[in-house]
Amino acid sequence: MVRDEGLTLHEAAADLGVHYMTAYRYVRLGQLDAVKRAGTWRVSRSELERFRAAPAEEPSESTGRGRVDWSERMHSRLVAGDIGGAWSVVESALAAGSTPARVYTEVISPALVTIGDRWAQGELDISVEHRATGIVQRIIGRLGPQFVRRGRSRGSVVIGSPSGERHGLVVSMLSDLVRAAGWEVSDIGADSPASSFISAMRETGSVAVVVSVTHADSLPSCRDTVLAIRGAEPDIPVIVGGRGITSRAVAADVGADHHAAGLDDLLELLGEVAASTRSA
Ligand code: B12
Repeated sequence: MVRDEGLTLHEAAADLGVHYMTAYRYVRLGQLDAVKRAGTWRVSRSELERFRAAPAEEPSESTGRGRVDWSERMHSRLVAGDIGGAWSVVESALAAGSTPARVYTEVISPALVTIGDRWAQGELDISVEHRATGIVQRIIGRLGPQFVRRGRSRGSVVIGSPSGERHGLVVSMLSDLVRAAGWEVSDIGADSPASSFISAMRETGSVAVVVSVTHADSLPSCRDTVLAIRGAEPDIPVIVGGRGITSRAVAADVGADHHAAGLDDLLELLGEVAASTRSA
């Protein structure tokens, strides 16, 4: 079988009848899928046909042809290792009326889930996932400050993942989302020993601890962490959540006080904790 080397971006632009810079913008916005080979962007013939059938849309969230799929665009830029393009997708989504929170939950997270699924099916090499992780870390670094809310804090919470749990992107995103709701967050990141949870709680006078578990193999370590926190600070509620905590029963099994099934659930629980702290 002859490998489809595709066209250079110059050839693709000529084929589409647009200026090179226009074609380049399509790529950077994730509208036209291209990969870089030996320093040159290349577009496959099948992608060119797909694009021709449904050309680029203006950067508004909703158009006559339906919603722009920002997460698909992000997925394409992450897989291509295109850091500038990935940031352009963020900027375009924000310009089209999205919020930083929705960029996390509706653009970046689904793109990562697709990358994970494609990796699990053997379609993507692990290096692609690692490279995507690096890009997302930088995006979170740039977006993060936008989540800090001015005014009186609702209280402090510690958020982290137990020893052995390396899925830290989710901890960073969750921390920002909780910050946006007015909480002071001590984000101790992934793979944190129980002693770090305890020191951070004590140092910040936290009213709750949130433990995020993504991989089921981290459940024993989560249980050890919860037990250690409970031993050190019996009155501080421990909330667990994440992809690895699949039910209330699993949360109870690791000894947690609460299971947060999602962000809204977590914010509601934290609100209850704040109210009970005030009335105590
Ligand atoms: C990036 C990634 C990695 C990176 C992590 C880098 C980093 N710094 O985070 C690296 C390469 C280190 C990695 C390693 C591994 N990974 Co990995 N990884 C992923 C990937 C692609 C993205 C993770 C992510 O950030 N997702 C985005 C987040 C935001 O989505 P989310 O997890 O659904 O989180 C949402 C909610 O759960 C919620 N949430 C999360 N925590 C909490 C907590 C509370 C309290 C609340 C309320 C909500 C909440 O917030 C999010 C809102 O959208 C996922 C794919 C996927 N489906 O997520 C695989 C995935 C999680 N990994 C997987 C696997 C198998 C592994 C490895 C075992 C691979 C290996 N053989 O080494 C190791 C395990 C490492 C370890 N010990 O922890 C599997 C897990 C399968 C399973 N059965 O649990 C997945 C699902 C891939 C797949 N489809 O198979 N991984």
